[in-house]
Amino acid sequence: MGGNLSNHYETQTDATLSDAAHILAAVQRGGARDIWIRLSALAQDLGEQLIASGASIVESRGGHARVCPPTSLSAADFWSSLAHQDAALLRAATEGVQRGDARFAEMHGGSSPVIMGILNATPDSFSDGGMHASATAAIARGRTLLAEGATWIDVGGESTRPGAPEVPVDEEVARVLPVIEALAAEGARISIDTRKAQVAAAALAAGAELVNDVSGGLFDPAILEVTARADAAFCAMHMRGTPATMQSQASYSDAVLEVTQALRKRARAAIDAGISPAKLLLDPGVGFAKKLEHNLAVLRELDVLASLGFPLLVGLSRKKMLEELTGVVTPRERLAGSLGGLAALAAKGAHILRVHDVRESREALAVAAAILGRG
Ligand code: HH2
Repeated sequence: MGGNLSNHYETQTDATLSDAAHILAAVQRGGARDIWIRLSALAQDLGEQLIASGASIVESRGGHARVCPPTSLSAADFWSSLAHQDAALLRAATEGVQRGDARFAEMHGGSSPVIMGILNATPDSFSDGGMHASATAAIARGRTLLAEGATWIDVGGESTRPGAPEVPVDEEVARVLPVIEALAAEGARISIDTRKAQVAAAALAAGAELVNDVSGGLFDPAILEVTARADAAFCAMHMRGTPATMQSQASYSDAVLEVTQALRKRARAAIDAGISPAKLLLDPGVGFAKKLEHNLAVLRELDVLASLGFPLLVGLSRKKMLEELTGVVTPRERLAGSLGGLAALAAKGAHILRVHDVRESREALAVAAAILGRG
């Protein structure tokens, strides 16, 4: 493992423990010694074996759940060989973060974080279900979000709240299409929030520019080709299972590494399907197959995800996590918590903030970004 990790992501097809994301995360957290300790623990979990060899850091091999101390180096040489690589790895991680920043700036014509306004054309979304269920109401809401300063409007026709039922394609298309047609015709940048290739195709034909898939292309893999064919942008969010099953899968030995690793694979799949790396966004998926501790871990260490080299979209607005932190039970009353989270996310390097309350979020972000010197 050398210093040129910037190419590592692009070329590696297989996920192994010697993967950049794991090692970068370990370096960012604690340096050389931490690499060995963390990878050893991960290897044991996966029933793998770690081997330290020569100048390379570690390799994983399938097989026994046995951790080998390095045999070819003295302990002192081993630690110093790891320490030497810290600088190169940290440089590579920084380069990854910078690459994500540059891709965001290219896509958005500037470096300031931007707002994505949520437009749920659904009867049952967790905080605003039924409020914009008719096309007329949804279009009017979209115009308000634009006037309040949203850069993107994320139109959704299927709730993905925990336990939500699946909506048939025809129904979902009927909900979103008139809204997208009307708002795109007025010059809005539209994102379609869907897991389904057919819905994405209809939305892209109607003027959407970004496909926001909470399953990251796992639910209906054809969505990746549909997006690629339209040369549209794609946001791969992390989740496990489906909205109906995800909360039973909220178990991680290391949420940061596992989410990063899973999204690295989704990014690889998207690029392999023909989606331009310049048009790819990643999202850690707050509340999707995650408990509070997992949400906090991935947001606290957002730079680990950022080191993969893609801009980050994050949706925290009004979510259950805020109730757990503040005690506010009613989703629509979670504005203060949402804004606190927004400012922290701006500080953590998030690029696109997906929110319900656009005007308040834009104001909070303007202040946070000015203090942080972001744009
Ligand atoms: N969260 C929701 C839906 N889509 N997309 C991305 N990229 N990131 C998110 O965090 C995200 C998302 C859930 O929020 P909401 O749309 O308000 O509710 P519902 O799914 O009930 O419609």
